[in-house]
Amino acid sequence: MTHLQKAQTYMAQTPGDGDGDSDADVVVKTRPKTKRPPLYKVLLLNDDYTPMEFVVHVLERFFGMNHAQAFEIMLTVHKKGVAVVGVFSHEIAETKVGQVMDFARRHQHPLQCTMEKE
Ligand code: TYC
Repeated sequence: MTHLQKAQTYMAQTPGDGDGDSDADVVVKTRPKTKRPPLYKVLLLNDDYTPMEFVVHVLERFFGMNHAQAFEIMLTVHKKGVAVVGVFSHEIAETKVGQVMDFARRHQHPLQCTMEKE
């Protein structure tokens, strides 16, 4: 008997899935791992100099709030020192922060806006 014939005889007589190893009938379920991208809170900080109307305008202009919502959030920042004004993807949050900081600087107000991972 040749080596090939011996191997074929062995495979035919050996239980299992036919490839000679011990993984017969082992099924491993995989779940598609689609991790959602992290979200970032955009925060507005209080200061003593930026006019209230300017902050209200910022919230209307860059965060799509109506006047009542904007006034309410502005007052929260004024009283508590900070408030979350929106939650976004990293790229959108970065854009919002940049827009607010730019707008404040152009109007010579010290208003600060930052982002942090949720
Ligand atoms: N504290 C400011 C004032 O009294 C108003 C203000 C509110 C400033 C919110 C910044 O993010 C801010 N004029």
